Amino acid sequence: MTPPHDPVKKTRVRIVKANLYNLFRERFPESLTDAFIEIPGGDYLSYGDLERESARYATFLTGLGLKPGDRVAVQIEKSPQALFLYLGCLRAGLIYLPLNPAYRRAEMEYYLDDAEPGAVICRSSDLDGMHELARTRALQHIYSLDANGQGSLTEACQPIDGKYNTCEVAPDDIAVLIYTSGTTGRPKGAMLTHANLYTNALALHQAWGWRAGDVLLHALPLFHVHGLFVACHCVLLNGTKMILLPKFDVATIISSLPKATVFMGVPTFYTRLLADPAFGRETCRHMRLFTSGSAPLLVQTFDEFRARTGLEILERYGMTETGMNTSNPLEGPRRPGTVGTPLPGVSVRIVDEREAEVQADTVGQLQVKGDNVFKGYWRLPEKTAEEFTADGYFRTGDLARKDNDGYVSIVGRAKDLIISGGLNIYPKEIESYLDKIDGVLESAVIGVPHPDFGEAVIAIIVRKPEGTSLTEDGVIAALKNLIAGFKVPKQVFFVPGLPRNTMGKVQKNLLRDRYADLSS
Ligand code: MLC
Ligand code: AMP
Repeated sequence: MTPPHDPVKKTRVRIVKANLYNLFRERFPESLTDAFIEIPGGDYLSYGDLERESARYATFLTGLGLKPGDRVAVQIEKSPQALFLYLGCLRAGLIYLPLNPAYRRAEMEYYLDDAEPGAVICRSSDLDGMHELARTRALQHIYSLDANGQGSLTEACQPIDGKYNTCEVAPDDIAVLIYTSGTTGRPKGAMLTHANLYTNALALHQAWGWRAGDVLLHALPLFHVHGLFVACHCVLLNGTKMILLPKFDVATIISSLPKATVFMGVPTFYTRLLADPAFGRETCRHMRLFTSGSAPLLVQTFDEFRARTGLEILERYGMTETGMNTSNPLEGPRRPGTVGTPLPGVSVRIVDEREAEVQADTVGQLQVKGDNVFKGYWRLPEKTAEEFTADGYFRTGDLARKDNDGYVSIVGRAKDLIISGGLNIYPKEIESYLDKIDGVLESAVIGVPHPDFGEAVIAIIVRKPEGTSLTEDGVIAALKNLIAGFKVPKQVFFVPGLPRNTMGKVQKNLLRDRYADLSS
């Protein structure tokens, strides 16, 4: 139970009827001319710009006839305007659906069919393709927004004045739909409510001690939980500034860190920074907090980082369906190899196959309960029900143990998932594309340790008798046409047969052992 003095709980009760945007709005700085986003080069956009631009987007989208609960699919590059569009959707009660710009046509078709958005915002270069996809779908409204803030959406919004009455929503109204795959290989939309998001934002803001003058250096993409919610929501609740970089780039990070106090990254960010001798104590002289998540941070990386900078990375753990669940402490010991203790308002338990809680230091399945946990999978009530226990815990599919002090370590995954550079890849999805390539009899996709991405995707293929001309390059080229580049296997191996158990199931553990030493 949440203790009565918990400030997160108190604030939650007070804002229970509010739109997430209103929670941010309450925390804006007194002067709306204060900077919200600094862009490389030193220019900045203020909180007033945020208020005005989000109002324009909200007015325009509702003017198209979109109603609260309608989806707005957004597949664009990172920019300040992308963030304003997200906030505009919140203000209008529209469901924001962010999509990785790397997704290809077949992937986009799936999302459009499943989510049935009322509008799509894409890059100008994708307009023609999107109009083509719209021809066979009930999709009327397609606009563009590019990395430089220009596009048909910007033009259409220009004449609109910057005032909008943020709409009232219920706490469990859906704010965002983010696709994630689970074990079935087909992406499912995780429905995140206004209450899910504000509960988690308040918990993180408090746990990480956000304070006046904090500046976040933002290098994550804006289409996932980490870059959009964990990072931006903390800044919005703090009413301070972030430096928004278009993407992660070591040299830019090193030159920008002296202007920042907080940085958030996936482990790949840290291994890449450590690989540059220019990164060290001097670079980090104003930094008070580095956090890591989305994938396991190696103890070796934690140790090297401390030796180089004198600072300890704070590792936390979360997922799309739940937001953040645990965190190492701001004050007190940060234990490498652990993801810390549950955040305020989050219950975490580790259970055995019979769903009985296990003893300390025993590995089991990690389950989570709290107001941060999502509403369910979009239009999949049965799948949603399967993923929750009778007493309301969500089955994360992660394997973990908890020590006597309550620190959780993620030790593996029950779900068949590869995390490469912080991006999730579902082997089944890749196998389904591989199996359609001419000459492929069957395939197995696994993750192997990789020095840069943590894990890398590789494919093991059995050719058909007539498929002997099939090559590694041929397979990779075929896949690049079909799916996002980060999902394409880095290497392909051809074998006469796949190892199977007596039930006929491919023994991926044997394959993982056999190919574990590929480290390039
Ligand atoms: C890019 N590529 C990848 C990749 N990212 N391959 C495998 N894994 C990845 N993560 C490939 C591209 O397809 C391309 O291949 C080549 O690398 C160069 O592309 P790039 O875009 O220039 O790459 P780079 O900028 O180096 O990107 C790497 C990265 C990026 C690590 C900086 O992937 C990244 O920002 N990752 C963070 C993802 C993230 O935010 N995850 C949070 C999810 S939320 P080719 O062959 O086409 O040249 C979540 C919940 C939680 O998990 O707990 O936070
Ligand atoms: P996603 O579906 O993209 O939200 O990814 C969530 C998954 O990422 C979790 O279920 C974990 O498997 C993994 N994950 C996130 N943070 C960590 C972490 N700090 N350590 C280990 N795994 C993590």
